[in-house]
Amino acid sequence: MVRHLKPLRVLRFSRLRLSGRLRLSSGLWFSSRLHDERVASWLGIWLGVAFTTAFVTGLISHFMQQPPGWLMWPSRPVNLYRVTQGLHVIGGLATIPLLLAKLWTVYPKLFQWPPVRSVGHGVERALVFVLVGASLFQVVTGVLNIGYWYAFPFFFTTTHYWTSYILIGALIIHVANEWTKVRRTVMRLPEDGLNRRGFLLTVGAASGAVALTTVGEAFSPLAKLALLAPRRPGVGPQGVPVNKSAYAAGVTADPAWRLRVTGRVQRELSFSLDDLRALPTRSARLPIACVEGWSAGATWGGVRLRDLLHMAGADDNARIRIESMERGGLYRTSWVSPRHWHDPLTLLALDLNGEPLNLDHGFPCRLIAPNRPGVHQTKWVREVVVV
Ligand SMILES: Nc1nc2c(c(=O)[nH]1)N[C@H]1C(S)=C(S)[C@@H](COP(=O)(O)O)O[C@H]1N2
Ligand SMILES: [Mo]
Repeated sequence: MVRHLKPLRVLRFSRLRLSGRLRLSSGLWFSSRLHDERVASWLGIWLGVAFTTAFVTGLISHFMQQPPGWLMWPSRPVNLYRVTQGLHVIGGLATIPLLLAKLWTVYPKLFQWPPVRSVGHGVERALVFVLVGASLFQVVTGVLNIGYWYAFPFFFTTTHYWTSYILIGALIIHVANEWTKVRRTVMRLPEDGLNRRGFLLTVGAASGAVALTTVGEAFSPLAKLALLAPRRPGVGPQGVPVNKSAYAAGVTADPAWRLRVTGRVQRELSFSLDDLRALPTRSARLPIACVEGWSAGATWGGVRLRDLLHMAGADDNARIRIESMERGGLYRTSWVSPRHWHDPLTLLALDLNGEPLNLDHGFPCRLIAPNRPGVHQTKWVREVVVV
């Protein structure tokens, strides 16, 4: 039996004209009046700010990890990378509700008729598709990366990096195209009684909730709230999170371990753990700040890298390669620039929070330096090579 066919809630046909509302030339209407230029404009402004922040902090992270020759990255402030990368990841996550709300607000435009009015209009629409695609791609791959879920067949860092240029390029053109419209809609007071503010506040609150339940991964006082963060300060051996355990890295404690200083030096050096402990040791309060956004401050004790390099007679401008006992893996070596190894806070740490390093934290010896991405704080160090 055929009952009354209910009209679709989403699509409604009407000839009414209401100002501001997204309207399709075919006369197709969308029932929620929040598919609205004003809402779209505000969400667009917020998203523009969020994506620009993510782009800038992302570039900082990229160039800190792969500095071009001319770039001397500073070793201070100690917490700089912790802040920029926290902003990148936590800000990026908080963008998700904005992005979803924006897509929902403007999706009726997908059904625009005719789909293309002119060459210019066609190009404009194509650009919007690029923008939407790149945005979704960045957010999705970023989230998967934090979860170590490499569901994609490409290397995350490289793809995420290059896609960001496509995204920011498309964003700049989009802003240029929409600027006058956005100005017009945002500056003019609305005439209708539509409750946009409620909708925008809800979206803003959702964003804030994501940020608040993640920021604890970088800001210890809020650690209890970090429901969305896979790693948190305070959780892990010696109160510091571990990304890669000794077991996962295939590293076991080696009783015959020695630390060697080699390469372009006046004299090669070799130390047992006791030898190192007999040298003047320092203590420093420094964070581990992972590219995934989590970070944890800790007190490290150990020997200054610069003391060892001076003992070996290394050139002041030398670059240093730190080698781990770990055999494979992307992070078994790292580079230390002159500016970083001259910093008195750059240590080959033996102690963490007052105890000898746990094997998972790099026992017997790990590098810890100020303002440096976690991936460069090499664990299980066995050799310091002067280049
Ligand atoms: N040898 C080695 N050192 C390493 C890693 C690694 O995989 N191998 N991981 C790095 C990463 S990604 C981070 S964030 C820091 C801190 O990680 P942890 O908590 O596992 O010590 O150590 C770094 N040092
Ligand atoms: Mo990391």
